[in-house]
Amino acid sequence: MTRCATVTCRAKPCASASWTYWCGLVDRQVLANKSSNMTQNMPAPVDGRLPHVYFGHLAVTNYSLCTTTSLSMTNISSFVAFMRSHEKTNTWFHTPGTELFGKSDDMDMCPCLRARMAYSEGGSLADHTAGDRNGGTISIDCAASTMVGLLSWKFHRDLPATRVFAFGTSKETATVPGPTIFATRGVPTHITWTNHLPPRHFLPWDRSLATARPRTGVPTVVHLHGGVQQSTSDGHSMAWFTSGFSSTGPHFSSPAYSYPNEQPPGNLWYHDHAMGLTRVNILAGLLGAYRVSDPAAEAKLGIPSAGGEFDRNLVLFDRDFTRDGALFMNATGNNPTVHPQWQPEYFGSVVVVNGKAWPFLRVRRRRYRFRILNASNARFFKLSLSGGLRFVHVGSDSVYLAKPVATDEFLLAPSEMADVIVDFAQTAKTAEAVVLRSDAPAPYPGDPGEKADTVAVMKFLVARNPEHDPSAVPAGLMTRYPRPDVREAVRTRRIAMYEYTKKGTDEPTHLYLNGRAYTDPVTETPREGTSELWEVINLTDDNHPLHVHLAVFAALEQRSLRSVDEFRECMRGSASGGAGGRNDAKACGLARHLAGGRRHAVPRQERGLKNVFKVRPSTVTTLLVRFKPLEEENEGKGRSGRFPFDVTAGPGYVYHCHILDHEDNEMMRPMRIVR
Ligand SMILES: [Cu+2]
Repeated sequence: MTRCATVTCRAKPCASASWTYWCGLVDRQVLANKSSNMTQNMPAPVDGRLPHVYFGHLAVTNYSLCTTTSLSMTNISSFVAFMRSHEKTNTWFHTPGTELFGKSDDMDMCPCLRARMAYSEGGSLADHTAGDRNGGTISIDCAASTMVGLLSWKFHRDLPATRVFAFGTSKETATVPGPTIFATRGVPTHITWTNHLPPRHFLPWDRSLATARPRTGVPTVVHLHGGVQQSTSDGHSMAWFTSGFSSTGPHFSSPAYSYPNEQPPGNLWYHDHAMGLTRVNILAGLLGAYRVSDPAAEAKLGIPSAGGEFDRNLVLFDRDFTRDGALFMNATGNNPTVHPQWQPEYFGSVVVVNGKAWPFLRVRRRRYRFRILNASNARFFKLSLSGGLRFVHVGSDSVYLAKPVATDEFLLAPSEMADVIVDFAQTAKTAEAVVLRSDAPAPYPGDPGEKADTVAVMKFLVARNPEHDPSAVPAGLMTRYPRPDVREAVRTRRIAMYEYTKKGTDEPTHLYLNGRAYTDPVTETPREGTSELWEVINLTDDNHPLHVHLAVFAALEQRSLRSVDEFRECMRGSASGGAGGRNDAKACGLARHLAGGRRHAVPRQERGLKNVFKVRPSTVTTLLVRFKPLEEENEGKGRSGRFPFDVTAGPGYVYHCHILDHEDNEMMRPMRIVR
């Protein structure tokens, strides 16, 4: 038996606390945190497995041993039961007898910015700048809100307002998520991003990571995910700046960004990308949706496409809250002696849609289009609808599919986007509500065969009366995009994913791509106008959503490795601690390990062009990555695969895992495009 912890509380000693199984672990954590209670401490692994509570399903906070006079816990289940009974986080949401949506919010239309350019339902450009190819100019602030005043955000109407970081054109109009930006294809948007964040972060940032190091203030920089823009406007993680530009990162040049929007219509999003603190800045609220529209082309499809009541963005993320409605993030790292605060994944037990916890939306008995973004740090959503309703996918990430694809459920990793049609006329005549729900394990995919609890996402209250629906889903969508052709690849690159743990524990310390730190010299230098095959080798137990800036790609194949332990061992070589390693897939017999490996079908709705792809553990995933603009066939003649800007200028681009907690701990690498 381990030595019992001496735990003292502020008010009185916990004399009768009896820690048997747990005491040694508590001891270590308490010492690490130098805390007088168990505030934000989580148990260490037991028998090599992390208890359920670790992943935030219970999300214990402000947890004091003094809340009870006698504790005797000999096993994990009683510990969990104790945690549960004294849980203070999310208490309001989990009050027994509270019907999930019984007191939730009616979801408003999201605020939007139309970049001085609007268009009519019929598809023709309208507004005072019609025909003006100089586009619109927006100045967007990221501001910190406080507990009082106009800047605070209520994640639920019955919870107090709380502190967030938010985007808006002014303090008064800042929202979480930020306003949806409507851009028009070929009409550039100019956005000046300004930073009004406070001197200190309110979430655990963890300066022990390779992170931005300002003299003072909270760094931020904005990346337009899915956007095709020069790297000076791409939000390079080292182009960060603090309030008043008092500190700037080494790649900072200007806060005035230009987005050409010379790309096919689709769904994008903008979010913080500051080095080493993206996970806390996005968790605090620095994100928003962005659309590129092609009114003439989209009007032909017959599906809602101009925004408005029947064409909605749904921005999903998971969060935990304290009793007073504040955002909660565990502040003790899993390896506190290495990284005092960093945790390998953030999971919250409350689902927030468009800034409201478990909201409802009143819908009419007809088709709706939902552009669904998973803006979580690490949570995967496996989405389905009650009442036998299906999703008809029309787009995936930033690109339309060639043909609609119907599914009963689908998996959405962090930063993936699904563009779906839902027809509420197909639900039973007597049905009054449809629930959007998810049942993906967290972390994903979890243990083999793990079955996750179903969690609610939001609820649709369906109008009683049927109505005429002028929309239709066409047989074909954007059929003129080039089909992926493996013969166009000019070379093959291998990208191996590694996770490193602290000796003697199963706890991650950091994650690398190809055994290299983020700041190591650039190794990926694709040539403009070409395509490359990327064989992404996942040597970890997690599914990592890989995102490549600037490019779109097609997932061609995903195949399991055989004898993966042996292969991993060889790839790591002697450098088990991290940097370096052998990282030579050919020498380690990649072909032999792939021979006869199970092939995993790419889901039909993901067979188009994407910018995020879910790389399964112990597989090799082959992507055909395009380093040239996407254009319809017969268009873009004479440009010979050139981007409409100097793609070699500026600090360059990056590719990374889009689990934000991984990205912040070096699962990211630089990329330079050459000519
Ligand atoms: Cu990852």
